[in-house]
Amino acid sequence: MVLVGLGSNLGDREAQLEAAVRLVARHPAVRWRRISRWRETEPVGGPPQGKYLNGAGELVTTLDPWELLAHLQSVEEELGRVRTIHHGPRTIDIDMLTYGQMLIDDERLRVPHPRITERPFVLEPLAEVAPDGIHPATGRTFREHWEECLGAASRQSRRGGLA
Ligand code: PH2
Ligand code: MG
Ligand code: MG
Repeated sequence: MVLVGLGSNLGDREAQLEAAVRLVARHPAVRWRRISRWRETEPVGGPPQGKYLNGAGELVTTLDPWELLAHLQSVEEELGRVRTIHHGPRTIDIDMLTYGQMLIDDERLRVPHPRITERPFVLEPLAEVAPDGIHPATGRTFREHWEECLGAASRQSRRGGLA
């Protein structure tokens, strides 16, 4: 089981997310099992930019992680992704979040994605598609991580936010 994060904040965001889902599944060795709903989220990091539409999905594949990465990147390219500013606006972003329980850290690929547990825009849809899925590095479920993230956010707002 592979978990994938999807995001877009340029152009027709929903159409691009839907196109990404369709193009990812065009590969004969890839099949979606679940797709979350799309949620509008505030941009995190990078330059000032528009709001994102984010979601996540669970897929099954016989591709190895590097073959799957190449396929996801080819879909990003087909949808007009141009890599310019780090964490900047993008028509489509397709991130491999986990690949089974594998831990990979090489020059091309890091799974689990290193920032899953800090990012509400990743954890909320993950908790929707795979609440009982186990984070391969922490051993905890995505539901637990999402609840912890919500708790941290509400403690922060009771203290009057970040400022
Ligand atoms: N992706 C980023 C940086 N910031 N913020 C939101 N809300 N959603 C994203 O998908 C996102 C982001 C880099 O991949
Ligand atoms: Mg990303
Ligand atoms: Mg990416």
